[in-house]
Amino acid sequence: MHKAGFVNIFGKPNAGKSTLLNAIIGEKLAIISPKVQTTRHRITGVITEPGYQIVFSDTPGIIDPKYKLHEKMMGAVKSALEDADVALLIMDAKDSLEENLELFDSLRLKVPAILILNKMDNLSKEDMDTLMEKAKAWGKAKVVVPISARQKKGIKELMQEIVALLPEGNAFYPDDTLTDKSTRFLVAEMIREKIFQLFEEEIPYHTTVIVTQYQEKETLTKIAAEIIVTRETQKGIILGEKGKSIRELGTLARQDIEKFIERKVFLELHVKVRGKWRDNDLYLKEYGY
Ligand code: GDP
Ligand code: K
Ligand code: MG
Repeated sequence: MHKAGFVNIFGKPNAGKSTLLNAIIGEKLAIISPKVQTTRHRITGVITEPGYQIVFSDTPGIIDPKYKLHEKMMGAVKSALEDADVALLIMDAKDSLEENLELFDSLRLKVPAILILNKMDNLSKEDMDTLMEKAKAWGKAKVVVPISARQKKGIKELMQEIVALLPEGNAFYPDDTLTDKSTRFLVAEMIREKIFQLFEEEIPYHTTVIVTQYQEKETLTKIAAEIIVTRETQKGIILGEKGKSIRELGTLARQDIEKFIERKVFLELHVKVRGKWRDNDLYLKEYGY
């Protein structure tokens, strides 16, 4: 019997959704940062094994929309809810169990769910046991699984539980598929991740990145990308004194991209000001939201 299905990951910002997706897929698909709302799109990762295929989706954290970009992000959460075969409800084990269960209740899930207690590396065994017991008492998940996505602990056990809940069916994608996202998109995301790493406060939230050129040359891949911000002052900060900051950004991003595509990369970055792009439907469409 062959099994196949869509498995979607839900949870509050910073629960570890993107880290879990990467731990499962084993590639750096979804960008990770300690800041909330790093993930803006649904990111799909595909796993194919003899006997089953699973299409995983990472989603932006569940939030109340404050601007149009947020509305698009919550649209991604809703659409993920509607086409899941199995839902992974993930929470930070240090976060309030009551609050998280309330949130998961509000999703009104109609599909089988697995409750995942992540970051168990932060808890003593005793505290973890107590939490497990309380979590099991919720009763709405088929099973509760403790993991550490960062240390890749409990992933095997989690996979077994997922496969057990997967419906029968044929594979959706060819068996060498890793993701539905283009390399161009993933490259833009890697640059965006570095912006989250290097710049403080509101800068990352006012920024998006698009790859404008992607050319495979003989000895290297030439990539040009635009960093879009909403104000001139932000452009100045990203450039830095005599271009110091953008050079640092470029170096960090290039190293990640080279690791991912396994080729030498020449990366060219430009900064553009597009006032209110986050509230402009045309820009949002152009930037892939
Ligand atoms: P998301 O917003 O739910 O996608 O969360 P991320 O995957 O971006 O992770 C948020 C933060 O939690 C990052 O700093 C991660 O490194 C950290 N994190 C994720 N999983 C674990 C874990 O198992 N243990 C610990 N200690 N930290 C984790
Ligand atoms: K995050
Ligand atoms: Mg994320």
